[in-house]
Amino acid sequence: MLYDLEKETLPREEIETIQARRLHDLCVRVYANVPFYRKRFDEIGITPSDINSVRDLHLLPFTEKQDLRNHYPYGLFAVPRENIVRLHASSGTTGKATVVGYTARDLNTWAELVARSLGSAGATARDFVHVAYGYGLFTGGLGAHYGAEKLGATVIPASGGSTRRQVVIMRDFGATVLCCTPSYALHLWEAGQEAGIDFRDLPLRTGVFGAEPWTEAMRADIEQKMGIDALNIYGLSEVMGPGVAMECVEAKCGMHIHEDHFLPEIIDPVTGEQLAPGETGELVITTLTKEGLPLLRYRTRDITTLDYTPCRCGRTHARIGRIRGRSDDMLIIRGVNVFPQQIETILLETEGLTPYYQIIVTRENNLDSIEVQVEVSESFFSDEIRKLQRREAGIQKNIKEFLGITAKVRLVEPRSIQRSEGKAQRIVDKRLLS
Ligand code: DLL
Repeated sequence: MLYDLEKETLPREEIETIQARRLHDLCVRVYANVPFYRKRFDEIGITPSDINSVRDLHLLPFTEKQDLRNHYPYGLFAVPRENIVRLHASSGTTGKATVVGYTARDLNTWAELVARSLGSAGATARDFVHVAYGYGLFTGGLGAHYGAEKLGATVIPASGGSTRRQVVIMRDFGATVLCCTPSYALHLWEAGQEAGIDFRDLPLRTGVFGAEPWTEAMRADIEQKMGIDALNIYGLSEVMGPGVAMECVEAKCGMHIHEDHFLPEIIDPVTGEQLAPGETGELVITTLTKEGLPLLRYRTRDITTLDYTPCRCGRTHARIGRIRGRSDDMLIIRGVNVFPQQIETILLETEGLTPYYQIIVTRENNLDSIEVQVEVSESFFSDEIRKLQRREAGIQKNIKEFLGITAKVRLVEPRSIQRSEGKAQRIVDKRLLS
């Protein structure tokens, strides 16, 4: 469903014309209003008048999470404080939180883009949208909420927590669209099983899942268990929140990034060089219309691809591929680069395993080792020990074969790995503690 037919199907030349104009205006704004950017421009020796086309983008400096931290809390805001009407923050595992601010116009744009995103999931004003992303400083809950309202849908603002009760509400209120993290969707499904509520019997049709990495295997698992279309939504608080990019239900093949508002690039995370379309690298986003906290070439640290080929849904905006991991949380195990998603894929291809797992990384005598703990399904757990051990050895062999690392694999009891209500904690890196 196209929420905004005209904008979502703009011809490429028109997209680029809009981008060029907005990029130039953005440079004028940040040069005038953000001392941090003015200093960067001056250091490099450029002025806003040098930036007149998308091809000039590479001349601009990058912005990193650390820059936001260095100017905590409001130092990179580009409008007077009284024009900021909302704050959000991302907790961050290390260091200070990152604080983001929105003007009234920013909030309106955000709601529009989430409405557009929900539209590409096939949602309309007739839907009941159950929002189980956390409400609060995290952008997930309120972001999805106002977008669903903008679409004209009926919003059920459940937030995270009280999982069993949520399932009952979903059933009683007739939720047709579920917004939450993919791991929480599975947690809800599991709570439903315990309460005798089968998701396949509910009117639920679509899931709008994001905020954490997940895999195609996990999509297949969720779709089969819940009887829905499970779609991928991408975003980050620094750039806006949820709804920066969203898959379409028609093709389910990459997330359309709203190019009239965000200018994407893929770079080599080591050299910072721009890569060609289709190449895998780090996603960098320039916010074209944001007023409160505009960002030039923000390094997301998310590893993905950009695809400009036409999509069969008719939308013309480029698609970013599934996020393969982060350039900064990539695990390096004895010199081998490993993304947790690669391990997840192997686990989910193994019969009898559930998607609940944890990767524990330790270091002894300067040598890294990892242990993968994964829950087995109820029926499997009743098997004899020897069978379980054989299974562990089999998974270990697959990890060795496909990823080239030796991992200890431990099958654990059903329901023994802690459930999350937001983003799942999949990596316990004990190396950081020592
Ligand atoms: O997670 C915003 C959001 C809320 C997106 C709800 C989608 C749905 P942050 O807390 O700032 O914002 O975290 C942003 O989460 O850089 C990615 O690493 C990761 N992430 C977000 N969406 C996806 C996704 C929100 N679909 C960080 N797939 C990003 C993989 C994702 N990773």
